[in-house]
Amino acid sequence: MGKIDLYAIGGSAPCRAVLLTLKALNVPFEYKLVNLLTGDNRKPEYLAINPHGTVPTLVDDGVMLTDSHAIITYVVDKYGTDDSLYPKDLVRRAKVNQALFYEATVVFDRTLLSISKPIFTNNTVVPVAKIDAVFKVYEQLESFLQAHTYFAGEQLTVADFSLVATVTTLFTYAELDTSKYPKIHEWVRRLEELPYYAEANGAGLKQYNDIVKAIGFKVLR
Ligand SMILES: N[C@@H](CCC(=O)N[C@@H](CS)C(=O)NCC(=O)O)C(=O)O
Repeated sequence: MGKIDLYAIGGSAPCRAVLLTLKALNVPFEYKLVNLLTGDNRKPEYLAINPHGTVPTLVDDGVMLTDSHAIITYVVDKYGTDDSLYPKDLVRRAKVNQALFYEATVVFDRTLLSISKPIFTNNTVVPVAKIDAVFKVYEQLESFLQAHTYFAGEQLTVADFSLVATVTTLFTYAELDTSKYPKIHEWVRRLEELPYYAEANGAGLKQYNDIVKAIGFKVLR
């Protein structure tokens, strides 16, 4: 196994998806903190590694990858002792990809980022429509979980890591009513039972919540 460097910060949901995957696979790596709050990601030395200036970035023996979805699928393919987290079977893999693209385009980009980016640039008033969009996502997730234990079927996959990191971050802005969304609640509980969950998602999520609490935000109705 070559040397793996992960450039990340705990508050970032995509970084936590990568942490969950690396911990699940028990792959050793060096954690390199990129503090977005102090602009580490805009420094020339970081832009030389990842010109997008985003986290996470994974460097595996000279191979540089940005985007959590590309990273988590790559590390399972390369380092997994089996393919359970990212099945090789065509249909099962397509179901994982379906959930990953949904996370990337709808859950992360259209909801979490659209709320959090302004807050982190001191525009702390959140239009209620953005919170309503989160509840729409909860409806979709709840409906999917009526028929499935995990987001690609009956088996835990990287799609669950990607989604749990983002969905638990959305709870910061739109509290999950567990009586209305019992399946989401059960699924999060199931993920929380994983021995590496607290370290890989819980710790960074707490950091994120503490920062948002310190900044503060107000929903405009
Ligand atoms: N689709 C990317 C999203 C990466 C991303 O937007 N990361 C944020 C932190 S959560 C970031 O680096 N923001 C800093 C910036 O855009 O300048 C992924 O899944 O990795």
